[in-house]
This record gives sequence, structure tokens and C-alpha cells, in this order.
Amino acid sequence: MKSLTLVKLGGSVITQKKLSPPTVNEMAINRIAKELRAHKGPLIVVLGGGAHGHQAAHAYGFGDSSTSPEKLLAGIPLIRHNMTLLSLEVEQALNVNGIPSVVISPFSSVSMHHGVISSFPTDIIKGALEAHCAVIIHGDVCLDDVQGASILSGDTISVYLAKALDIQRIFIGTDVDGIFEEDPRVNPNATLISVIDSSNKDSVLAGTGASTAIDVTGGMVQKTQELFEIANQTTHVAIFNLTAPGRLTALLKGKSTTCTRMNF
Ligand code: IP8
Repeated sequence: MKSLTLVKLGGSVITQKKLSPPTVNEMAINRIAKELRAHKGPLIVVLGGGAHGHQAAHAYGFGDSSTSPEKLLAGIPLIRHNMTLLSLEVEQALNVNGIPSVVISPFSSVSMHHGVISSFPTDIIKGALEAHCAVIIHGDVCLDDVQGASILSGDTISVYLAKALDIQRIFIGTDVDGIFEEDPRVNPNATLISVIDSSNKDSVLAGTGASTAIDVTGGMVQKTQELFEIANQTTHVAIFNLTAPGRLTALLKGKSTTCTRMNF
């Protein structure tokens, strides 16, 4: 599919990650919807969990290997409810801003085995894109034949779809400028790495710190590692600050902006 682009909206940008009960960041969602208009082709928007996903997941013991399957299963309704609310807010903002879009929820079709995707049909996603709808997919809780239920993160979805579909550009929106030599929340003078390639890949992984807010899906190291798997000559990957207005627009228009690009 020509110029298929995937944009991940980090949960810490589209929700108020430290507020409980979970609250969406309406201003950010509306601005992002306007920026997404800069893209003129098929579009997949992947949502991270933020307050809507991670607080409930944490409360039900996801991310802790000693939690019983019964407790994990009991968390399904609340996590699903919160993620559905978040996805509908984004869907509404996109539709209001002239981007016809539909939500496709992983829970209805994805199966997991010990925290890893065992089945993720993509026919409906392809069909919706061919019908000229932008597809919104959110991080979710899914049934798992070993542990009862598992969290499927937005980054894992992005990596899976990059391998399953012919995605040309993947833009991962976070609340920092990209990947730094050290955790910028700990050291505000940390240096931004503008390009990661085979020469600095290992030292980058050694330096990426864990996310500071509650994050049951592994923080920055796991996310960075997953992205390394998909960056290649046909799939362009960039990690950028989605809280900074205009950077998403610049990336979508192929212009230079502050970010970390992966070149392998
Ligand atoms: O914020 C997590 O997705 P992520 C999704 O991309 C849930 O790690 C439901 C916690």
C-alpha cells in the first residue's frame, strides 16, 4: 500500500498519565488530529495506554510475575473500558478534523501466549485502509492461553504491524525529544541521539533508562529494542516529541525536525 504510515501516540501525551481516575488530554488530542491532516495517504494510528491502560493494569497485577491468572482476568473489563473511552476520544477528534477513521480493538481478535502475540489477523485492518479509513488501534489487554490475560502494548502492535503490513514510515510519539544518551528526566543536560545505526546501537541500549511513571510494559529499553527490529531501508523509523507542536507535521511532510531517526 503506497505511503502507508503508522503514528504511535504515546499514552503520556494523550492522557494525563499521573491523574487518577484516568483523564484524556483533550487539547493534545485535538492538536494531534490537526497535525495528522498533513498526511495524505493510508494511516494507522496506534495508541499507548497512558493513564487509561497502565493504572488499571498495575492495579490488577500486570507486570508482576507472581499475579494469579484469576486476578489478571478480573482486570479485563476495566482496562478494556478505559482503553475504549480513550480510543473513542481520538476517533472523534480525527473524524471532526476531516480524517475518516475507525477503531479496531485488539481484544476482539488477538490471542497471546505467555505475553507474546500468537495470532493477530490483519485482514480487517487492510480492508479498512482500502476503504479509505484511517485505522486506530490501541494498546489493550488480550486473552493469553498461559497466564489468562496479557497486556499488548502499542509499541508491540507497531512492530507487529510493521512486519505484517508494508509500512513505509513509523513515527513514535513520546513526551521526550527522542532517545538520549542518558535518561533526560534524571539528567536534563543529557544529549539527544539524532541517528541510531549499527555503530552506536549497543551503547544506546545500555544508556536508555526505564520510564518514570507506572509502565507495565517495560519502559524505554524494551521499546527501543523492539523498534530496532523493524528499522531498515524500506521502513523509516523516527522517535519524536509529540508534546512539541509541529514536529509530527514536519515528519509527515518529510521535513527535518528534532527527533531520533533509526538507520540500519
Ligand atoms: O503504553 C499499554 O500500551 P503502551 C496498553 O504502548 C495498556 O505500553 C492497556 C496498558
